[in-house]
Amino acid sequence: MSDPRALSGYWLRDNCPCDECRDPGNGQKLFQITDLPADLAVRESTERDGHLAVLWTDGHRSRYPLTWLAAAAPDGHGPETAGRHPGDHRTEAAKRLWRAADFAAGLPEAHWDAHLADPAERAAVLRAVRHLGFAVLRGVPTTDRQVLAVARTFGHVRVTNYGELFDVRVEPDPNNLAFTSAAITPHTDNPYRDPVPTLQLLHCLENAAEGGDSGLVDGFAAADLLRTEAPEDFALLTRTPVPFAFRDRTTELHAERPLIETDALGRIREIRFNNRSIGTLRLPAADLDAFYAAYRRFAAIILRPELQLTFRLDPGDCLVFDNTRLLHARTAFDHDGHRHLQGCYADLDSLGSTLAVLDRHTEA
Ligand code: AKG
Repeated sequence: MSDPRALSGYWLRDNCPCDECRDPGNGQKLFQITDLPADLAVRESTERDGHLAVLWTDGHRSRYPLTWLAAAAPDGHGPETAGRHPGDHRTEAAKRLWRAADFAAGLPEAHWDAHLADPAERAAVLRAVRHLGFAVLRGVPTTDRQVLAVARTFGHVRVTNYGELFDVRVEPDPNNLAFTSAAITPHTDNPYRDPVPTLQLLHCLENAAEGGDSGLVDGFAAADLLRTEAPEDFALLTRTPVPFAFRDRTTELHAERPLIETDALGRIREIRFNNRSIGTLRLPAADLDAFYAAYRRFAAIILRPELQLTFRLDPGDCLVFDNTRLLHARTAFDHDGHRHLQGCYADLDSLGSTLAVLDRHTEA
């Protein structure tokens, strides 16, 4: 173990695991950062029995397991090190970016029965959603509202103005083009919501129509291409707030966010892209010209054939995907044909929690 004096004193003390510093039942911290003295320093330290014992200048004693220090210390070799912070599973650093050809051998998928019965299979599905952005469950019973049961295998349903779920089928008076037989180009859902639903599920109950194939595009891969090919356009799209809106008889939603959102370290973290609900930008003309040039370039990349993963959802298939990363689409279908999907929203934090708990059992 390296000399604790080489570590930040406040960092080390803030992580003291003793019962005085943390509730022994739930592990939550019991002190405020301002409770620590201004001149805090290590008075003595010794390494014994797999622990680092520290006596602080204010008389407090701490004991840190060396295994914990090796994994967590900023100069250690654990998973939280190296300035990469993959602990935030939402950014490009924790993803495998893809092109359509990467799935020539098949989609990430599992059978519903195995997903329910086998925790390892369920973890593999959730891991695919986290790393690749999507997975398909096959053989999900084609019963009304079953999509909610799928969401509840890993999280909580996000209720919106569309209700707990929405029916994607041809409606007589549609409040959304999704509820017609028109082609829908690649988009993320509900960019007019803040926070946006981070997961979407689409469960196919019926698909006997001519057309109506599904499409996915990896928005992180598209943004990565934009960054390589036109860095200034990429930067512009990360710093231009774009208004999105949805309005019908009972609802009016507005959100203003960039098309490409990056985290504090500049890594791609969220894509919002929806030509149906983008509003009117109010900027000086020169800024608008620059924005539209960048927006058009990004849109053209998204539409590149090599990025379009096209497949057909059959009855019993349920597509689960990351709505902050993947754009989804469908081809037009025969208006008189029978096509009916049920969709709902959920969130990545619960999916991550379910996966972490499943992994705990695998590791045990
Ligand atoms: C949506 O529900 O957001 C859609 O884009 C519909 C997708 C589909 O019909 O396959």
